[in-house]
Amino acid sequence: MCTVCGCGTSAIEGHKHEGGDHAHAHGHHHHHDHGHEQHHDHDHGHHHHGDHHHPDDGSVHYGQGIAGVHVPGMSQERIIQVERDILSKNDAYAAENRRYFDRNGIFALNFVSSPGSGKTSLLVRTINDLKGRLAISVIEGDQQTSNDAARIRETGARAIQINTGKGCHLDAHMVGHAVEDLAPEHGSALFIENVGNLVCPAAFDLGEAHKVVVLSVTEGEDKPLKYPDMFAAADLMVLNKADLLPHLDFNVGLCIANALRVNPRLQTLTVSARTGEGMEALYAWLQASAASRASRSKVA
Ligand SMILES: Nc1nc2c(ncn2[C@@H]2O[C@H](COP(=O)(O)OP(=O)(O)OP(=O)(O)O)[C@@H](O)[C@H]2O)c(=O)[nH]1
Ligand SMILES: [Mg+2]
Repeated sequence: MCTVCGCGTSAIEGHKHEGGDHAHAHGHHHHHDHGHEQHHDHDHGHHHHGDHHHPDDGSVHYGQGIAGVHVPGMSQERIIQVERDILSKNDAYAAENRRYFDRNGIFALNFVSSPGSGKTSLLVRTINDLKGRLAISVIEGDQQTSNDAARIRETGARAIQINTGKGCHLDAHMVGHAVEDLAPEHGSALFIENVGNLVCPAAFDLGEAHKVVVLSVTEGEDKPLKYPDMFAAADLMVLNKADLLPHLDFNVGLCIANALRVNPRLQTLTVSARTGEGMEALYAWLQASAASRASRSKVA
Protein backbone atom coordinates (compact mmCIF):
# COMPACT_ATOMS: atom_id res chain seq x y z
CA MET A 1 0.00 0.00 0.00
CA CYS A 2 1.13 3.47 -0.76
CA THR A 3 0.60 5.42 2.40
CA VAL A 4 2.38 8.39 0.86
CA CYS A 5 -0.85 8.99 -0.99
CA GLY A 6 -3.07 6.71 1.08
CA CYS A 7 -4.49 5.27 -2.11
CA GLY A 8 -4.08 1.58 -1.48
CA THR A 9 -1.64 0.90 -4.28
CA SER A 10 1.80 -0.59 -4.27
CA ALA A 11 4.27 2.19 -4.75
CA ILE A 12 7.30 0.28 -5.90
CA GLU A 13 6.06 -3.00 -7.29
CA GLY A 14 3.01 -3.57 -9.41
CA HIS A 15 4.15 -1.79 -12.55
CA LYS A 16 2.92 -2.97 -15.90
CA HIS A 17 4.84 -2.33 -18.98
CA GLU A 18 3.44 -1.99 -22.46
CA GLY A 19 4.44 -5.08 -24.40
CA GLY A 20 4.25 -7.45 -21.46
CA ASP A 21 6.85 -8.74 -19.08
CA HIS A 22 10.51 -8.05 -19.43
CA ALA A 23 13.73 -8.92 -17.70
CA HIS A 24 14.65 -6.93 -14.64
CA ALA A 25 18.09 -6.08 -15.84
CA HIS A 26 18.62 -3.51 -13.13
CA GLY A 27 19.51 -6.37 -10.84
CA HIS A 28 17.20 -5.32 -8.08
CA HIS A 29 15.17 -7.86 -6.26
CA HIS A 30 11.50 -7.57 -5.79
CA HIS A 31 10.43 -7.69 -2.23
CA HIS A 32 6.81 -8.59 -2.39
CA ASP A 33 6.05 -7.07 0.92
CA HIS A 34 3.21 -4.93 -0.14
CA GLY A 35 2.81 -3.44 3.24
CA HIS A 36 -0.22 -5.53 4.03
CA GLU A 37 0.45 -5.35 7.71
CA GLN A 38 -2.81 -5.03 9.47
CA HIS A 39 -1.81 -3.22 12.57
CA HIS A 40 -5.27 -2.36 13.67
CA ASP A 41 -4.66 -0.28 16.64
CA HIS A 42 -8.24 0.63 17.20
CA ASP A 43 -11.43 -1.34 17.27
CA HIS A 44 -13.34 0.46 14.52
CA GLY A 45 -15.56 1.85 17.20
CA HIS A 46 -14.72 5.30 15.86
CA HIS A 47 -12.59 6.45 18.72
CA HIS A 48 -10.87 9.55 17.59
CA HIS A 49 -7.10 9.40 17.46
CA GLY A 50 -6.20 12.99 17.51
CA ASP A 51 -4.82 12.76 13.95
CA HIS A 52 -7.54 14.97 12.62
CA HIS A 53 -8.53 18.26 13.89
CA HIS A 54 -11.59 20.49 13.88
CA PRO A 55 -10.52 24.08 13.39
CA ASP A 56 -12.85 26.84 14.49
CA ASP A 57 -14.65 26.96 11.13
CA GLY A 58 -15.92 23.41 11.58
CA SER A 59 -13.73 21.87 8.86
CA VAL A 60 -12.10 18.53 9.54
CA HIS A 61 -8.37 18.28 9.01
CA TYR A 62 -6.79 14.82 8.65
CA GLY A 63 -3.30 16.15 8.05
CA GLN A 64 -2.55 17.38 11.55
CA GLY A 65 -0.90 14.21 12.85
CA ILE A 66 2.86 13.68 12.60
CA ALA A 67 2.38 11.65 9.38
CA GLY A 68 0.36 14.43 7.73
CA VAL A 69 -2.05 11.82 6.36
CA HIS A 70 -4.75 9.52 7.73
CA VAL A 71 -4.90 5.79 6.99
CA PRO A 72 -7.72 3.91 8.71
CA GLY A 73 -6.39 1.24 11.07
CA MET A 74 -2.82 2.53 11.11
CA SER A 75 -1.16 4.61 13.75
CA GLN A 76 0.67 7.78 12.74
CA GLU A 77 3.99 6.16 13.75
CA ARG A 78 3.27 3.09 11.61
CA ILE A 79 2.35 5.26 8.61
CA ILE A 80 5.65 7.10 8.89
CA GLN A 81 7.56 3.82 9.12
CA VAL A 82 5.88 2.36 5.99
CA GLU A 83 6.24 5.66 4.14
CA ARG A 84 9.97 5.84 4.95
CA ASP A 85 10.42 2.29 3.73
CA ILE A 86 8.65 2.96 0.41
CA LEU A 87 10.34 6.29 -0.19
CA SER A 88 13.82 5.11 0.74
CA LYS A 89 13.54 2.28 -1.80
CA ASN A 90 12.24 4.75 -4.37
CA ASP A 91 15.05 7.20 -3.58
CA ALA A 92 17.68 4.50 -4.10
CA TYR A 93 16.28 3.77 -7.57
CA ALA A 94 16.03 7.50 -8.27
CA ALA A 95 19.69 7.97 -7.34
CA GLU A 96 20.60 5.14 -9.72
CA ASN A 97 18.58 6.81 -12.51
CA ARG A 98 20.18 10.19 -11.79
CA ARG A 99 23.70 8.72 -11.98
CA TYR A 100 22.78 7.09 -15.29
CA PHE A 101 21.38 10.38 -16.66
CA ASP A 102 24.47 12.33 -15.56
CA ARG A 103 26.91 9.74 -16.91
CA ASN A 104 25.13 9.67 -20.26
CA GLY A 105 24.49 13.39 -20.62
CA ILE A 106 20.70 12.98 -20.50
CA PHE A 107 18.60 15.93 -19.31
CA ALA A 108 15.52 14.46 -17.63
CA LEU A 109 12.39 16.39 -16.73
CA ASN A 110 9.39 15.09 -14.78
CA PHE A 111 6.15 16.77 -15.98
CA VAL A 112 3.44 16.70 -13.33
CA SER A 113 -0.09 18.13 -13.29
CA SER A 114 -3.71 17.28 -12.76
CA PRO A 115 -5.38 15.34 -15.60
CA GLY A 116 -5.86 17.32 -18.78
CA SER A 117 -3.84 20.47 -18.07
CA GLY A 118 -2.02 19.91 -21.34
CA LYS A 119 1.17 17.97 -20.60
CA THR A 120 1.07 15.85 -23.75
CA SER A 121 0.04 18.84 -25.88
CA LEU A 122 3.03 20.80 -24.53
CA LEU A 123 5.41 17.91 -25.20
CA VAL A 124 4.12 17.37 -28.74
CA ARG A 125 4.49 21.06 -29.58
CA THR A 126 7.95 21.24 -27.97
CA ILE A 127 9.22 18.17 -29.85
CA ASN A 128 7.93 19.55 -33.17
CA ASP A 129 9.33 23.04 -32.56
CA LEU A 130 12.75 21.82 -31.37
CA LYS A 131 13.35 19.34 -34.20
CA GLY A 132 16.95 19.66 -35.25
CA ARG A 133 17.80 21.67 -32.10
CA LEU A 134 17.33 19.07 -29.35
CA ALA A 135 16.81 15.30 -29.48
CA ILE A 136 13.91 14.34 -27.21
CA SER A 137 12.50 10.99 -26.10
CA VAL A 138 9.52 10.46 -23.84
CA ILE A 139 8.27 8.18 -21.08
CA GLU A 140 4.49 8.39 -20.75
CA GLY A 141 2.75 7.47 -17.51
CA ASP A 142 -1.00 6.87 -17.38
CA GLN A 143 -3.21 4.46 -15.48
CA GLN A 144 -4.49 2.97 -18.75
CA THR A 145 -4.11 3.33 -22.54
CA SER A 146 -1.11 4.09 -24.72
CA ASN A 147 -2.84 7.09 -26.32
CA ASP A 148 -0.25 9.59 -25.13
CA ALA A 149 2.74 7.54 -26.33
CA ALA A 150 0.99 7.25 -29.71
CA ARG A 151 0.56 11.06 -29.83
CA ILE A 152 4.27 11.49 -29.10
CA ARG A 153 5.29 8.91 -31.74
CA GLU A 154 3.32 10.83 -34.37
CA THR A 155 5.99 13.54 -34.04
CA GLY A 156 8.68 10.99 -34.93
CA ALA A 157 10.11 10.97 -31.38
CA ARG A 158 10.57 7.73 -29.49
CA ALA A 159 8.18 7.08 -26.61
CA ILE A 160 7.50 4.33 -24.10
CA GLN A 161 4.16 4.03 -22.35
CA ILE A 162 3.94 2.85 -18.75
CA ASN A 163 0.48 1.92 -17.48
CA THR A 164 0.29 2.09 -13.71
CA GLY A 165 -3.06 0.28 -13.36
CA LYS A 166 -4.46 1.41 -10.05
CA GLY A 167 -1.22 3.26 -9.33
CA CYS A 168 -1.48 7.01 -9.15
CA HIS A 169 2.10 8.01 -9.95
CA LEU A 170 5.27 6.81 -11.64
CA ASP A 171 8.05 5.61 -9.38
CA ALA A 172 11.79 5.51 -9.98
CA HIS A 173 11.82 1.74 -10.45
CA MET A 174 9.35 1.92 -13.35
CA VAL A 175 11.32 4.74 -14.92
CA GLY A 176 14.61 2.82 -14.58
CA HIS A 177 13.21 -0.03 -16.64
CA ALA A 178 11.70 2.26 -19.26
CA VAL A 179 15.03 4.08 -19.61
CA GLU A 180 16.80 0.76 -20.27
CA ASP A 181 14.38 0.05 -23.10
CA LEU A 182 14.47 3.58 -24.47
CA ALA A 183 18.25 4.10 -24.18
CA PRO A 184 18.10 7.87 -24.82
CA GLU A 185 21.02 9.18 -26.81
CA HIS A 186 23.87 11.18 -25.29
CA GLY A 187 23.11 14.89 -25.11
CA SER A 188 19.36 14.35 -25.47
CA ALA A 189 16.43 15.38 -23.31
CA LEU A 190 14.15 12.83 -21.68
CA PHE A 191 10.64 14.05 -20.92
CA ILE A 192 8.77 11.97 -18.37
CA GLU A 193 5.04 12.68 -18.34
CA ASN A 194 3.70 11.57 -14.98
CA VAL A 195 0.21 10.26 -14.27
CA GLY A 196 -2.26 13.16 -14.21
CA ASN A 197 -2.52 13.74 -10.47
CA LEU A 198 -1.65 16.87 -8.55
CA VAL A 199 -0.94 15.00 -5.30
CA CYS A 200 1.02 11.74 -5.27
CA PRO A 201 3.72 12.31 -7.93
CA ALA A 202 5.10 15.12 -5.75
CA ALA A 203 6.55 12.61 -3.30
CA PHE A 204 8.35 10.39 -5.83
CA ASP A 205 11.77 11.39 -7.11
CA LEU A 206 12.36 9.74 -10.49
CA GLY A 207 15.96 10.92 -10.84
CA GLU A 208 14.93 13.94 -12.92
CA ALA A 209 16.86 17.20 -13.06
CA HIS A 210 13.64 19.17 -12.42
CA LYS A 211 9.99 18.64 -11.80
CA VAL A 212 7.91 20.88 -14.07
CA VAL A 213 4.38 21.48 -12.83
CA VAL A 214 1.83 22.32 -15.52
CA LEU A 215 -1.27 24.20 -14.43
CA SER A 216 -3.94 25.38 -16.85
CA VAL A 217 -5.90 28.59 -16.51
CA THR A 218 -9.21 26.70 -16.32
CA GLU A 219 -8.23 25.11 -13.00
CA GLY A 220 -8.36 28.18 -10.73
CA GLU A 221 -5.75 30.45 -9.12
CA ASP A 222 -6.01 28.68 -5.78
CA LYS A 223 -4.52 25.33 -6.85
CA PRO A 224 -0.98 26.07 -5.57
CA LEU A 225 -2.47 26.76 -2.12
CA LYS A 226 -4.74 23.70 -2.15
CA TYR A 227 -2.10 21.28 -3.44
CA PRO A 228 1.10 22.84 -2.10
CA ASP A 229 3.36 19.77 -2.18
CA MET A 230 3.46 19.68 -5.96
CA PHE A 231 4.34 23.37 -6.27
CA ALA A 232 6.93 23.05 -3.52
CA ALA A 233 8.57 20.10 -5.32
CA ALA A 234 8.71 21.80 -8.73
CA ASP A 235 11.37 24.17 -10.07
CA LEU A 236 9.22 25.50 -12.91
CA MET A 237 5.49 26.17 -13.21
CA VAL A 238 4.12 26.30 -16.75
CA LEU A 239 0.76 28.04 -16.80
CA ASN A 240 -0.93 26.62 -19.90
CA LYS A 241 -4.00 27.42 -22.05
CA ALA A 242 -3.30 31.16 -22.00
CA ASP A 243 -5.35 31.38 -25.24
CA LEU A 244 -8.47 30.81 -23.10
CA LEU A 245 -7.81 33.81 -20.80
CA PRO A 246 -10.18 36.17 -22.69
CA HIS A 247 -13.03 33.79 -21.88
CA LEU A 248 -12.26 33.40 -18.17
CA ASP A 249 -11.90 35.55 -15.06
CA PHE A 250 -8.65 33.79 -14.16
CA ASN A 251 -6.13 36.14 -12.53
CA VAL A 252 -2.62 35.19 -13.72
CA GLY A 253 -0.87 37.50 -11.23
CA LEU A 254 -2.78 36.05 -8.29
CA CYS A 255 -2.06 32.49 -9.40
CA ILE A 256 1.66 33.20 -9.65
CA ALA A 257 1.62 34.99 -6.27
CA ASN A 258 -0.05 31.92 -4.72
CA ALA A 259 2.55 29.64 -6.27
CA LEU A 260 5.39 31.83 -4.97
CA ARG A 261 3.89 31.79 -1.46
CA VAL A 262 4.29 28.01 -1.52
CA ASN A 263 7.69 28.04 -3.25
CA PRO A 264 9.54 31.38 -3.48
CA ARG A 265 12.18 29.81 -5.76
CA LEU A 266 9.66 28.62 -8.36
CA GLN A 267 10.16 29.95 -11.88
CA THR A 268 6.97 30.59 -13.84
CA LEU A 269 6.05 30.82 -17.53
CA THR A 270 2.67 31.47 -19.13
CA VAL A 271 2.10 29.66 -22.43
CA SER A 272 -0.42 28.20 -24.83
CA ALA A 273 0.32 24.78 -26.26
CA ARG A 274 -2.48 25.50 -28.74
CA THR A 275 -1.30 28.81 -30.22
CA GLY A 276 2.38 28.58 -29.32
CA GLU A 277 2.25 31.82 -27.33
CA GLY A 278 5.05 31.93 -24.74
CA MET A 279 6.64 28.69 -25.93
CA GLU A 280 9.95 30.31 -26.99
CA ALA A 281 10.53 31.25 -23.33
CA LEU A 282 9.98 27.62 -22.37
CA TYR A 283 12.50 26.50 -25.00
CA ALA A 284 15.02 29.04 -23.72
CA TRP A 285 14.50 27.70 -20.18
CA LEU A 286 14.97 24.13 -21.43
CA GLN A 287 18.18 24.89 -23.27
CA ALA A 288 19.67 26.97 -20.43
CA SER A 289 18.74 24.35 -17.82
CA ALA A 290 20.09 21.49 -19.93
CA ALA A 291 23.37 23.35 -20.44
CA SER A 292 23.74 24.16 -16.75
CA ARG A 293 22.94 20.54 -15.81
CA ALA A 294 25.57 19.29 -18.27
CA SER A 295 28.28 21.57 -16.90
CA ARG A 296 27.44 20.62 -13.32
CA SER A 297 27.53 16.87 -13.99
CA LYS A 298 30.92 17.26 -15.70
CA VAL A 299 32.30 18.93 -12.55
CA ALA A 300 30.75 16.28 -10.26
N1 LIG B 1 -7.41 25.83 -25.48
C1 LIG B 1 -6.37 25.06 -25.17
N2 LIG B 1 -6.54 23.75 -25.02
C2 LIG B 1 -5.45 23.00 -24.71
C3 LIG B 1 -4.16 23.55 -24.56
N3 LIG B 1 -3.31 22.56 -24.23
C4 LIG B 1 -4.04 21.43 -24.20
N4 LIG B 1 -5.32 21.68 -24.50
C5 LIG B 1 -6.44 20.72 -24.56
O1 LIG B 1 -6.62 20.18 -23.26
C6 LIG B 1 -7.02 18.81 -23.35
C7 LIG B 1 -6.06 17.97 -22.54
O2 LIG B 1 -4.77 18.05 -23.11
P1 LIG B 1 -3.65 16.93 -22.90
O3 LIG B 1 -2.42 17.40 -23.59
O4 LIG B 1 -4.17 15.59 -23.26
O5 LIG B 1 -3.47 17.01 -21.32
P2 LIG B 1 -2.61 16.05 -20.36
O6 LIG B 1 -2.16 16.88 -19.22
O7 LIG B 1 -1.57 15.37 -21.15
O8 LIG B 1 -3.72 15.01 -19.90
P3 LIG B 1 -3.49 13.62 -19.12
O9 LIG B 1 -2.30 12.94 -19.72
O10 LIG B 1 -4.77 12.86 -19.37
O11 LIG B 1 -3.30 13.98 -17.68
C8 LIG B 1 -7.02 18.47 -24.82
O12 LIG B 1 -8.34 18.60 -25.30
C9 LIG B 1 -6.12 19.53 -25.43
O13 LIG B 1 -6.42 19.80 -26.78
C10 LIG B 1 -4.03 24.97 -24.76
O14 LIG B 1 -2.94 25.56 -24.62
N5 LIG B 1 -5.16 25.67 -25.04
MG1 LIG C 1 -1.15 13.32 -21.28
